[in-house]
Amino acid sequence: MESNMLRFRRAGHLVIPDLLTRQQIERLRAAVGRLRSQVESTPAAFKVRYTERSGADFDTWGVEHVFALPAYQDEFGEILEDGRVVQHAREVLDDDRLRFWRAHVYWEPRRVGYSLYWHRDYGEHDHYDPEGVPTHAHFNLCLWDDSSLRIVPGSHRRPLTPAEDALRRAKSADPIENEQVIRCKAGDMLMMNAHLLHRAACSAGTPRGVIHIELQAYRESTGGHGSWRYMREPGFLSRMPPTVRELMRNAIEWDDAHPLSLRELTHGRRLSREFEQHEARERS
Ligand SMILES: O=C(O)CCC(=O)C(=O)O
Repeated sequence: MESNMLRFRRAGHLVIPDLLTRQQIERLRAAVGRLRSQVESTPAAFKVRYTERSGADFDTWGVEHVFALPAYQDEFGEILEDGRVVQHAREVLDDDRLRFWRAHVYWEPRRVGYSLYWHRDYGEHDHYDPEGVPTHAHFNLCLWDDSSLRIVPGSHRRPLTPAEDALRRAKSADPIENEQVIRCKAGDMLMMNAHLLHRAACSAGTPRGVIHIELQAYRESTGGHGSWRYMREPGFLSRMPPTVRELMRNAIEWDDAHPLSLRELTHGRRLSREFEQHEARERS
């Protein structure tokens, strides 16, 4: 039988059914609910993802950096402490030692539907590996049945076609002939290579809750640079559970040994600004 590592390389994604117990789902739903209330009452304190932002009127589809204070909820750390996510990550990334990159939470908008354009992550639109060897893995822990994500199968192993590249340049969400919807059940974990061309959409009011975690192999030479400032605040790491602490320490250690060039820093900041300003609103 094909190993998870080989399947992840070939397909660029893999669903692990029923990773979360009913009790974990309930606890995480409650944690996301608490976080969402905080974000909606003081959006300026968070890196919010919006479907609409015009003056006092806003609607959201998630929030970034949920291991940073004040977003952090103990349930987020517990899920990594549980060990199974990390074990799957070790397997698909083929390294026992991992680095943390970042973690977000996605939810459904309340009024203004969510629709994100076709893209590869990190602005790495030219990146592919013919063998599908990943530079990272994304883990989506689904708290509700979720069919928000669409991918173009095999696109992590080849250059984008001119038609795909034109869509992503135009920030378009138009259909692609062979796109595939990824269907997860509440409790499933999706593992994904974000060099797959992908987009997501979720109508207002369709329940959604995804804990999204990004990890890399310790030895990975690209990307990452996930030692965000919050991790270096005095006392922060000692507050984290041991597994998270180690993943973050690994990120810090690796980043200190591989500082970003000015070009990389500017590129990262530009991307982050672009994303912050984007309203991922469904077009009628
Ligand atoms: O909503 C999702 O599941 C995908 C989000 C996404 O593609 C991104 O944040 O780059």
